[in-house]
Amino acid sequence: MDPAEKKARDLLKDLYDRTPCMPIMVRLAWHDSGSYSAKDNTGGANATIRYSPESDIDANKGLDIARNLLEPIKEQVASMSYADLYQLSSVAAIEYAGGPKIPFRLGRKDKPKEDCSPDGRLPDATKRMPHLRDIFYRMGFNDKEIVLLSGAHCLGKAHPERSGFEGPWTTEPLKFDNTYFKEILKPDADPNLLRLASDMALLDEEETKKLVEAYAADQDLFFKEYAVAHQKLSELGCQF
Ligand code: TBV
Repeated sequence: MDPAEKKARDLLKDLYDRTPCMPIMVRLAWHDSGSYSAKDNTGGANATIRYSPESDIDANKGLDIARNLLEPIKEQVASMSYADLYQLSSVAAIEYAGGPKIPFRLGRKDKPKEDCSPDGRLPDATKRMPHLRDIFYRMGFNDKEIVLLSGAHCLGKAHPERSGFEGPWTTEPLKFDNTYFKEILKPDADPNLLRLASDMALLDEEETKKLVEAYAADQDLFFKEYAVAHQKLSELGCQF
């Protein structure tokens, strides 16, 4: 393993031991890479999320917290790009939280402020399957990958001051597992847990609902397929 990657992984582990910030790191990495458009090959995991105007869009509210937590680590692995560090922090967070080991390689390039992605590239939590398809197909994903990546909502919670929504999706939001799928399949929602329209959208159609059921029933299958989809997400718009 590259010495900088090893060092960053050690420092991230120390950070997660001290501060349970694994979920927001997964969100930071997703919002950086999820700006990708396969139509014109713009956006992607290029760290433009740290510049205005991209840093200021509503969908990215609160992510300065994640970036600030990573700054002391970046100083100690100066040779690593921000884009690599953001994606590594997410992959390491998922592993730390008990999730699958996600294949990772270094080599993402940081792009300048001028290459900031426009607003509107990330999904809207109030919309359903047709919208999710528009957004995820633009990144080059299919229906199965939409279901798999949504499983990342097993981690973390929504914050009223960031998104206007409130609460975790599962009862153990610092654990990466398949309970997100189990919760959305329950006919009666747990009143303490969050269900967004976009979460329930996965049950709108027979094909995606079957996948939710399969991942709820088989965590090993979820982990195996999630790792592949997440690696793809972490490399959008990048050449190695
Ligand atoms: C947080 C949005 C990873 N996602 C999160 C919030 C909201 C959404 C709360 C932010 C806050 O208030 O702090 C509102 N959920 C959505 C949207 C849709 C949805 C827009 C539309 C379909 N999410 C995600 C992927 C991944 C995540 C692909 C990672 C692979 N998101 C994520 C985490 C957290 C949020 C880990 O999007 C918790 C952060 C596929 C924290 O605890 O700070 C679900 C999908 O369904 C859209």
